[in-house]
Amino acid sequence: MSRDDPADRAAAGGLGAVASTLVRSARDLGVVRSLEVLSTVNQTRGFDCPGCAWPDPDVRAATEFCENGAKAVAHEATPKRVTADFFADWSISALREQSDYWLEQQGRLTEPMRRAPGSDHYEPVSWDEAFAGIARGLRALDSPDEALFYTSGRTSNEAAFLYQLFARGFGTNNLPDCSNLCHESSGVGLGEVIGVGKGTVSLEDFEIADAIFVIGQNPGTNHPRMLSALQAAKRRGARIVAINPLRERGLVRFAHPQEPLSWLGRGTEIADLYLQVRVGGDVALLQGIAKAVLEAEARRPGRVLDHAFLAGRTTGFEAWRAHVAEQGWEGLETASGVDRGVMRAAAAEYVAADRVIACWAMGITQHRNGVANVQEIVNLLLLRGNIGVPGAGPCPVRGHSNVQGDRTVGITEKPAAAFLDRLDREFAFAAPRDAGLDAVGAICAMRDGHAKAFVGLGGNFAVASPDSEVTAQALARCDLTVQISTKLNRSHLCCGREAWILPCLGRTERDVQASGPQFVTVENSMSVVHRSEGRLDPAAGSLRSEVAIVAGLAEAVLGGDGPAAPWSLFASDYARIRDAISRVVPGFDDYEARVRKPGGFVLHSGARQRRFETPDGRARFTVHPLPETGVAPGRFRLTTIRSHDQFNTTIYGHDDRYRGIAGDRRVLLLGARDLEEVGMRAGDRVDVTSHHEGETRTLRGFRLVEYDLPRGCAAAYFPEANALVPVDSFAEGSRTPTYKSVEVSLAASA
Ligand SMILES: Nc1nc2c(c(=O)[nH]1)N[C@H]1C(S)=C(S)[C@@H](COP(=O)(O)OP(=O)(O)OC[C@H]3O[C@@H](n4cnc5c(=O)[nH]c(N)nc54)[C@H](O)[C@@H]3O)O[C@H]1N2
Ligand SMILES: Nc1nc2c(c(=O)[nH]1)N[C@H]1C(S)=C(S)[C@@H](COP(=O)(O)OP(=O)(O)OC[C@H]3O[C@@H](n4cnc5c(=O)[nH]c(N)nc54)[C@H](O)[C@@H]3O)O[C@H]1N2
Ligand SMILES: [Mo]
Repeated sequence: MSRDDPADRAAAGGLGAVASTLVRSARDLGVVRSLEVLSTVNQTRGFDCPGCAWPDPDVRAATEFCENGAKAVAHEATPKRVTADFFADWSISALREQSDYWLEQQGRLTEPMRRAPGSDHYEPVSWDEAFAGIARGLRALDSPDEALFYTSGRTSNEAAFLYQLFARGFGTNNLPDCSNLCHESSGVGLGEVIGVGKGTVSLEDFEIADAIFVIGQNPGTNHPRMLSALQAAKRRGARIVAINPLRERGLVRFAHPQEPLSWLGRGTEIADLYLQVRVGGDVALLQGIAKAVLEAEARRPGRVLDHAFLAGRTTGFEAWRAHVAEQGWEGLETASGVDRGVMRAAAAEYVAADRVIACWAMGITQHRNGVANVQEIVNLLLLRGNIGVPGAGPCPVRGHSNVQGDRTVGITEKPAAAFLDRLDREFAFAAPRDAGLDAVGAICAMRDGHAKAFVGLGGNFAVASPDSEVTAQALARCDLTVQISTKLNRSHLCCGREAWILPCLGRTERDVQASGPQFVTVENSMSVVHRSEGRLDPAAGSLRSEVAIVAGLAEAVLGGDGPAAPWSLFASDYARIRDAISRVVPGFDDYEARVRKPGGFVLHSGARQRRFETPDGRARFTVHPLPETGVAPGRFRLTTIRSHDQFNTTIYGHDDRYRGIAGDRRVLLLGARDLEEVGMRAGDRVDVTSHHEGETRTLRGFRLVEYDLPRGCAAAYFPEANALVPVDSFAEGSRTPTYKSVEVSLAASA
């Protein structure tokens, strides 16, 4: 637990959030336009906020937007344009010298562009030329498995469904996606133990939970609307336990941006208990808490654990209990960095609560033992039957606004046989059965020359991926790279021999096709599928929707081969795509009618009713070894985090308001005592070297910042630190890169 820190007395949210939202959007858009734009976010007939995957409350206030969402929306609605003239002025090598921040600030892409082999410039082409040229490139490959089809999680269900059909029609399951870099450990971990790779709670559960554990997640910055739910929970007396190596302002104190009176005060205290776990120490911490729960049961036999649930609905409890009982407190304390007294206090909170929700995000998934982290959370929940009942359950909080939906409709490199069978039947073809490449596999395949074409449906693969240098070179080795994007980013500059940019409409924009105005559908973190309809004028008349682009590519590449899919009819009327989805994807019956209802519909999952779709129909306890959180003397365990002024690789500005860091993103956060021990001071510049299986990677000139962190731990920003993360360091079972756990050493910069 941490001492009283004066910075903690300032609340997250509040006037700062409102001011920042208004100033930024007025600066980017002008006052009238910004009010028009902000008023359409997350309305029942507006567009789904591209900011994150947190669900919308049923009754939407006129201002159900947050600072995060407002930034994302204002960024997309910028009046600036990247035109053919821009690319005539700027060579690719000159653009490469610019920062990621600068690239994205240039505005919206407007025309399809081609970089011819050997050229240092992109040149404008027509859409037909682009589709035909890409078709030539893809058909020239020796095998369909030399192509990679990446998806970032903003893509709608409709575009994603067509995209996976296109890739499989082409002949490959190489469908890496941003989920591989993100919540894959949650999907794998939950799938194995509760039979579904998703959370089981809904927003209503937050209204009745007695305790909420927020683990490895920074909602103040990344899911600001979740803070409203936490604040409401607090006000009705729920308890909040935060588990995080960094003391995050948004978890300490919060003032609701839509409650002007609260901006003036100190805001609502959020966390009742703050456990500053060591980076990577969560399994040890959770086992410590569980051990204390078992001790409580020993003191009050039959009164603490939910014996009926354990006996009737779970398996593996005894083996797990024996393992936890064997763990000594000292080992748990060393690995977690948290005192037993504090672990016992967390256990007391857990036991005192009838209904407990556990939320988590990247602090849990992006470790070598990310899957174990997720499953240890489930172990704790199972002890007292905290799953499949109102007010309780696991809640992985997703990042990209439709990352969960993309998976649901088939974006995965490891499709289930039953899904492929239905796809074959619907489209009268034979989808490939061999598993494809995930994100890490894709990088390695390009690096080693096994994959030669990369198509990106959104995202910024070059920058989001681990091992920045390796990934950039891997992309550059390709014969063909294609990026379907709204904004310029580094992935457009890591070109294959021939490279294409296909500019698309954003989520906020009106999408009119031959049959009239279209809407798309998305699924949020709580499995609610609902519609999203852009209202703003498109950034340029030449833009096409993602659906139209994917359909155009599929038609050009496949010709009459492969799936019997009416590509152009799909593109002219998205209801036809939903009709196909309703027959291929379970749970989508009557899709069109159900999604047209206000608020949409909730996808069924057995685990929500305690029907676990595991082989024996029971939820499984799993046993995990304590993590190795120690590092060699003089070294630190580095975690990479988001600042308050970015959306993934999109950098909005250089300040991190809640952490009090301004003007610089190339920083390394270290605790006061560690700074002392290495004999350096805040403000000094250091070279940071990562160590992995005898290999090293170095980034130079990071500024040291003193921050409240456990001993031996360090933090730096994503994506500035990505070059330190080795591509072959990933989670067991899910292959998520270990972005949150890199062993580093420091040296004073020359
Ligand atoms: N504004 C904004 N919103 C976003 C995004 C964005 O970039 N900007 N990104 C979106 C996406 S794709 C995602 S996935 C989510 C990400 O949302 P988060 O997961 O909240 O994002 P991160 O900054 O990666 O940080 C996770 C938190 O984990 C903590 N942490 C680090 N290491 C450990 C550890 O070993 N154990 C524990 N317990 N905690 C640890 C960090 O201190 C940090 O508070 O947000 C989504 N929303
Ligand atoms: N070190 C480190 N690395 C990480 C992480 C970390 O915590 N630490 N987190 C990982 C996580 S959780 C994720 S999800 C990934 C994110 O990886 P990605 O999803 O690949 O990256 P983004 O930065 O979200 O993508 C931004 C680009 O998307 C394009 N774009 C924006 N909106 C749209 C749209 O509507 N349509 C289309 N077609 N394009 C659009 C724009 O061109 C913009 O430049 O990064 C991962 N990388
Ligand atoms: Mo993510």
